[in-house]
Parts: sequence; structure tokens; C-alpha cells
Amino acid sequence: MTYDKFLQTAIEAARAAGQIMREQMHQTYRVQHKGPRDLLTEVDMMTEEAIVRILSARFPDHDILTEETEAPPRRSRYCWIIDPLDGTNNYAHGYPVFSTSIALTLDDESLVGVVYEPLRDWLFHARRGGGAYLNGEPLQVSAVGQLTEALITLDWSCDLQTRARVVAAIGRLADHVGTMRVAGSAALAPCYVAAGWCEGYFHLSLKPWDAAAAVLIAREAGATATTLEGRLWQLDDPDCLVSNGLLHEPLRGLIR
Ligand code: 2AM
Ligand code: CA
Repeated sequence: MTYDKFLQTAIEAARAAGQIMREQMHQTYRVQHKGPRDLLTEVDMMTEEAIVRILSARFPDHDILTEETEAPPRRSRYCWIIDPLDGTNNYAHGYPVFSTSIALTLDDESLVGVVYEPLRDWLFHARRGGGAYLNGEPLQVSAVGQLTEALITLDWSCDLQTRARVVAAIGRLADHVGTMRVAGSAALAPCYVAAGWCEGYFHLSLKPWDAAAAVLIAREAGATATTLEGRLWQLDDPDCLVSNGLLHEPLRGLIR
């Protein structure tokens, strides 16, 4: 079945990227600045190349949208959306939280999503309508319904104006939620909501490749994902709140 072929290929590509990340972690690699507080390592490029090679060989007609390199359009209804190394800042510091994200979209809707955390060998995946899984075990969001018991995760932006909005939101949340964590990988954090390890995650300046796979995985585990205005989150929306659903509206009210 074609869906299985899409999923198996995405898993193969994500594992290939993860292998490179593990191998390169203790080697010397080049690190550049893409912009202020925005890093690009040689490993971003190596992992991207490995993923694109595998996907293009298997699906030469599909489009590819990937963080680091612009690919020529093939005008397919199918598009692979890739963040080869999500959490580059963490990776470059040796802080052990980073991932690879690969999604396949059909007409801008995610069909298949894979997020791989190579250091723990954790592979999150989902198929639209088919549930979400971690290493083959089904995932379900948490049943926590009290803000005071909630663990909320979030990410900064490298842009200072957005960062100030995040800080203001943290200030409003602080009086109400159980505790907060800064995630460092926008592709992993919604998977942790999917697993029920935290109740919510927000980011105000996402790119499509950060969350194309992760939001599908979260939704398939029962999560709600909207913009701060409350509209269902779509690929090109920069702001996103992913939650277990029960706490969505109170969280959205505090963050926006
Ligand atoms: P990245 O590591 O692939 O760049 C925390 O920085 C999270 O937000 C990371 O997942 C990071 O992805 C993502 N992110 C999204 N947009 C970003 C940007 N413009 N600069 C830095 N990180 C960004
Ligand atoms: Ca990246």
C-alpha cells in the first residue's frame, strides 16, 4: 500500500539523518551564522542531503520543501517538508535535545509525519486518520484538566520582538500553570504533548518544516492545534498552540 511506502521511506530517511547526527556530534564540524542567534552547521547540510537523496530516488516526481536548500519545483500535489536538524542551537552546543522532522503533504495537508530523536532512538510517527505512535506504541494526550497541574513547554525566537512577546506570555502563565520548560526543538515538543508528557506547547514564529510532522503526530494522539486566534493551525501559520485539548482555551487566553 502506497501510504506504507511513504511512511517506510520517511522512517528510513529520518534514521539515516539521525545516524549522521550521532556520528558527527563528537567530531569537528563547521558552524556559521544564518542571522543573529540563528546557527547553521555542516551537519544540517549533511543530514539534508542524505534525506533528499533517499526521498528523491524513491519519489522523483514529488516536490520537496526543506529548511536549508531551495529545490526546483516539480509541481506535484505531493510535497515532502523536511527539517533535517531541528534544534540546531542545541546540537551546536552539545545540548542533547534535537531531532529530524519529515512530513509528506498532499495539497498542503500532512498525510504522514515522522520525527526522530536520534540520541534516544525514539521514532514518533503518524498517518492521517491512523493514530500516532512512539516506537510502534500508540500515543494519547494527557488527561490533566487543571492548569495548576500542567507542564507547559515553549520556544523562543531569534527575533527580539517575538522573544519579548514570548516573555510577556510566560509572565502571564507563571501565576497559573504548574511549571514551564523551554523545549529547544519545535519538532519534538508537540510529540511530547502527543505522548502525554506535557499538556501544551507554543511557538510564535514557526516555519512549515518545524511542525508539519509534529502537529500531525500530536493531532493523531488527540491534541488540539490552533493559532493564537483560535483557528485550526495550518502549515504556513507562524503561531501555534498545541495542547491536550482540555486546557486549550485557558492556555490560549493567557498566551495571546
Ligand atoms: P531549528 O533548530 O531547525 O532552526 C527553537 O529555536 C525551535 O524553534 C527550534 O526548533 C528551531 O528550529 C525553531 N525555529 C523556528 N524558526 C526559527 C528561527 N527563525 N530561528 C531559530 N529557530 C527557529
Ligand atoms: Ca533546522
